[in-house]
Amino acid sequence: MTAAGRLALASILLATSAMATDQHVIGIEEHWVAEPPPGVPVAAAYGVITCRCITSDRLISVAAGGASMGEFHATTSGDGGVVAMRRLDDGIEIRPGVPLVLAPGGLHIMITGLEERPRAGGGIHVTLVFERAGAVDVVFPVMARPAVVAEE
Ligand SMILES: [Cu+2]
Repeated sequence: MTAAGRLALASILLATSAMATDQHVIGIEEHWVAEPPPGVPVAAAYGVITCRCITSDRLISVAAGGASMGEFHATTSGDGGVVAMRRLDDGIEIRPGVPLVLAPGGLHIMITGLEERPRAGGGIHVTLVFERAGAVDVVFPVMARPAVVAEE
């Protein structure tokens, strides 16, 4: 085999092993649910999600214990500074090596139809479903929302 041939074979092997290790390992850190005010059946969930992967993944659905459903929202401030939430029907893309930050005032998960009011000190069992990584179960601690932070 020529040197060029060996090089070509080596790059094919490299590409193959790279694909084989593209296992989409999801990391979830700093995750929390804001305790909603009394009588409000929805709660916002935040956190930092990373994907140890080579190709992008996508957060496509969310389910939470004791709730009917979850949605993905983006907070937008429109004309006149009116803050509104927009539902992201296609989920949220997660790029390799780029932490997806869900935070007050930005992207967040909205847990809706809560049967019981989550209280600070408790936790909500959440299942995040990714297009390629599949389902990831995690308990989100419930915390009181800092008074100075704006609404979702
Ligand atoms: Cu929202």
